[in-house]
Amino acid sequence: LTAFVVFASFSCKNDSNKATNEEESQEKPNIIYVMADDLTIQAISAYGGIYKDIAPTPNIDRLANEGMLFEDVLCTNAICGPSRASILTGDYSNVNGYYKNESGGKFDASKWTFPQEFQKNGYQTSLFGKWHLGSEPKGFDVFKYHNSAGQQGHYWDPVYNENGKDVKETGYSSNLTTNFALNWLENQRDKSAPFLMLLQYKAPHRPWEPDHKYEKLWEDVEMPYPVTFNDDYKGRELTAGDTEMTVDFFSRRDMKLKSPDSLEGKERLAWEFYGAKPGELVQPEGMSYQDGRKWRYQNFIKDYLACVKSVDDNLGRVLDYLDKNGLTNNTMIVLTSDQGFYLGDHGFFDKRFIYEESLRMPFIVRFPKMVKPGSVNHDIISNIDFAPTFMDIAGINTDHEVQGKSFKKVLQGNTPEDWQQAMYYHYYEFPYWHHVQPHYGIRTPQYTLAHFYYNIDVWELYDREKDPNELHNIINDPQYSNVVEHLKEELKGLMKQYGDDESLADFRKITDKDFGLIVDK
Ligand code: SGN
Ligand code: CA
Repeated sequence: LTAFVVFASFSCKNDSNKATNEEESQEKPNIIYVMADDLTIQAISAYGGIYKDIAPTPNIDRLANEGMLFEDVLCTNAICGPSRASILTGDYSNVNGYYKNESGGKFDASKWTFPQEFQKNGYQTSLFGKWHLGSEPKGFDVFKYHNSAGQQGHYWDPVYNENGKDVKETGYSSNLTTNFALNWLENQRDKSAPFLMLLQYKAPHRPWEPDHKYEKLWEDVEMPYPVTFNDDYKGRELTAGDTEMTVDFFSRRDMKLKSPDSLEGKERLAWEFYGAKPGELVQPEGMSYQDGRKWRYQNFIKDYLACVKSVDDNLGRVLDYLDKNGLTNNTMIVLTSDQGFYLGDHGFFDKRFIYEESLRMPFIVRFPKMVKPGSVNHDIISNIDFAPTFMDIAGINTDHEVQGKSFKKVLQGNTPEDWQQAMYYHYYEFPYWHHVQPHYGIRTPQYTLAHFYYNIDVWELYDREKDPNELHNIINDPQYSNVVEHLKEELKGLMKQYGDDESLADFRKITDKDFGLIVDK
């Protein structure tokens, strides 16, 4: 009963008071949350960019045309598990406790998460695809998540954990995950109740294995190179300049080289995974270093974009299903990623940095009842704001407080005057994978200020109005001394606000575990 009372206070103006409880409950909005893994803005044609005409994403673009595209949705800790934990809890890593992927342990399943709240409030709830939080999902009537390779999942013939039991499926993961989701929508849920569905693709995460039909899609095309492909990391030698995520670190597996039959087990894995170390570049014999860089990038970007194409196709299947079943109007559908990704930008792949390409998350919302078609938003929003927003949209009240804020008003095209003008960032995982120095910082509409710590002590400042590609670290430019002072003050304030301070130093410690490579067969 509570759910109906709560609903009444959030109902739209044309809802009739005379409606029966059943009708009212049917009008509670459905939510489909689609999150692809490592999908980035540069790969989505609705956002523009260099691949727009060669590798368009028509279904994602359709969502943008019919909904709102967000330019400044930012990730508070740009890596998979931690971002997912922040999305589910509405809290920063230092509060929800899940701050690193590999060695941060499991997500504490006793924490509050928004799906549990939806389930308690009369929603049918489900999860399909990538979970990657170690502990068993809570708050879902039905779940089926990737449960191989340390929950990263496999592209082909993946093992899923279906409601507590492992099942090996046959086929391509993006298609399979969508099949399960559509089957639940059509055959398994109680259609008289509203639903919340989390549809979380493994693609386009490493090792970027396309569906066979897309393997040779761009064989004869030379993909364009991002403008920062040849970044020389001047003024950023110890940070951006000291990683293991440049295109020189692509492995033999990334380049789809077949291992010799004579190699087995660990030896074979080592050959495939760790082929690329400095001085051990994976490239055809006799090729120059510069041509080798391009060759590696071409192989990677084609596979990556082909994986995105399957995500886009499958999103199209979901949109079709909604259309055919009269669910389009009353369903809020969100398309996002767990963070951004470098597609050769700054010479990188992977994510982790506070720099724009990994910090910004693609985020598009279609909800015809509330959101103006074809609108674009530039407000600063972060992944801790998702949970309170979904709760707000569904009209669910709770006593539990989260750090994020609902941006329902933003969706309505009516951003509050006191909306946040800065976001706080903190990345912890080091040195594996990819050797990105731990750092925290602040990101405003104009500036990015970051402090890289642990075994270095480096500050960086970027004026993104003048330097949108963040190539010039101006931390020591006297013209900016006031800006630095002001931003440092603001940063301090945000750390205090979010409870992230020196008392958590232990939490930020790098332990022996962080130096071990974890390979799951
Ligand atoms: C794996 C990848 C890394 C990637 C992490 C985290 N290596 O370890 O390249 O950064 O996942 O990704 S792989 O050789 O096993 O593919 S995340 O999306 O889960 O955060
Ligand atoms: Ca990810």
